[in-house]
Amino acid sequence: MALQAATSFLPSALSARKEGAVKDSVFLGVRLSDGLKLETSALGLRTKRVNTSSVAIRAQTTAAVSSPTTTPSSPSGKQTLRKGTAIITGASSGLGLATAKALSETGKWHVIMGCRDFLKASRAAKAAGMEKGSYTIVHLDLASLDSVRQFVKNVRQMEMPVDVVVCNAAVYQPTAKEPSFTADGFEMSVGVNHLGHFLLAREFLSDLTSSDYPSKRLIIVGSITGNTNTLAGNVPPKANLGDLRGLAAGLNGVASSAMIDGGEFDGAKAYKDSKVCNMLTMQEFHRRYHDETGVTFASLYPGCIATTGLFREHIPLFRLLFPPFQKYVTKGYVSEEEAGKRLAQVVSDPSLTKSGVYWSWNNNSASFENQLSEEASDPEKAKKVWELSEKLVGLA
Ligand code: NDP
Ligand code: PMR
Repeated sequence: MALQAATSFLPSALSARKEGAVKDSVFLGVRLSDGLKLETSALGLRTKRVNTSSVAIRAQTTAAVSSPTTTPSSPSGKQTLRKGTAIITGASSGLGLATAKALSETGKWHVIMGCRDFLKASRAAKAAGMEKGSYTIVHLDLASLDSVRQFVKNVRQMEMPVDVVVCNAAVYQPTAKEPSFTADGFEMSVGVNHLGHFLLAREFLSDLTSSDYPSKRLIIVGSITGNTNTLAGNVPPKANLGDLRGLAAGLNGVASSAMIDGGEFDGAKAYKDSKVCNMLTMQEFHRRYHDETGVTFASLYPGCIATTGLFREHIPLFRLLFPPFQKYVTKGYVSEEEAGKRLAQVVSDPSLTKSGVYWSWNNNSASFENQLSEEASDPEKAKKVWELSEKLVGLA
């Protein structure tokens, strides 16, 4: 039944437009308040052990001692790779947690879980069966630039190398009628998903650069819904950064619009815009720093993980029907476990070292280099987003 309902919404949603502010009655792009009227017309290696009690972090475990990049360990004298350290933001649920688990299970990674809710993260890691000692939880609230700076300091105090950074955390507020704001006064979705990560990634670039790990990587999670060259990216409201006038004015909703393009607030659009910023930022990092640092910069669309907490603010009917719709209609659905394996590949697979790539997976779960939309691959826009963002986060 759920499947039938989802199927029947499909054509109309493609022609649905945002009207008014009745966003809490929207399902799959269709306003239920319209009486479900269907329009069918359109479709550095540092080796000191950290004393966790002396730093301002709440660490789940004592960080593992780093060993040199390669250590002669086997009797045959073969070199073995030291454990890598991967930072994952928003690792308390969904994709971030599944990736942390996948990496920790290999025994080759120590995961630093950057999370805003320590207790939730701790319970989640335990429930996922992650081995004690394979991870450390460090407080991070991306809705505060001070918290981001403190997180960077705390990680550095751990004196572990930083080999991979994964910017994964996100908020999605499709039913919000009014914008909410970060501690620094930025609209929440762009503030957390883009600006918080922008500062974090810029800060950790020097640590990544000085890491002696053979393949150091900075990964910023993107999405299909920010790419208007796809069907999913054409479901209204579409991502569009416009001329960036809202971003330039600080997204504070007082002196300026809360939206990047300067338009009326729309939570779903703000999320999609933030994903465009994520994908543009990855490419700008690549252009500016790949040759100089050897760091691999990548983004990805892991598939539609329709069951995660990302949809927590959506209406119950959406949360009920979205997973079967994605499983049986679009066939874009992936489990959290599968998506975690995909992101873990981007972290560690030796065949995914190419920089500047937006990875996706086909139906057989084989990775491929995907094409970004015109806007999400526009170098001029990427440069402007970079320059405006660095002003907003205090780097310029
Ligand atoms: P979840 O809601 O399960 O995970 C999001 C994580 O971000 C949570 O751990 C959440 O913490 C954390 N987070 C939110 N706000 C903050 C903040 N202010 N500071 C620190 N952490 C924060 O969603 P997903 O796993 O689905 O999303 C993960 C990534 O995957 C996102 O970048 C999303 O855009 C992307 N993605 C998801 C898709 C999907 O279908 N689900 C598809 C394509 C991309 P807490 O647990 O405390 O709430
Ligand atoms: Mg979408 C191949 C088709 C496809 C895929 C892969 C997705 C992924 N979606 C597709 C199609 C459609 N979606 C169609 C035809 C519709 C209209 C019925 C539709 C609707 C829809 C809604 C209302 N889809 C959504 C929403 C959301 O609120 C989700 C969203 O935009 O979150 C930002 C969403 C998503 N669809 C996806 C994916 C991956 C999402 C959510 C996650 C994200 O981009 O991060």
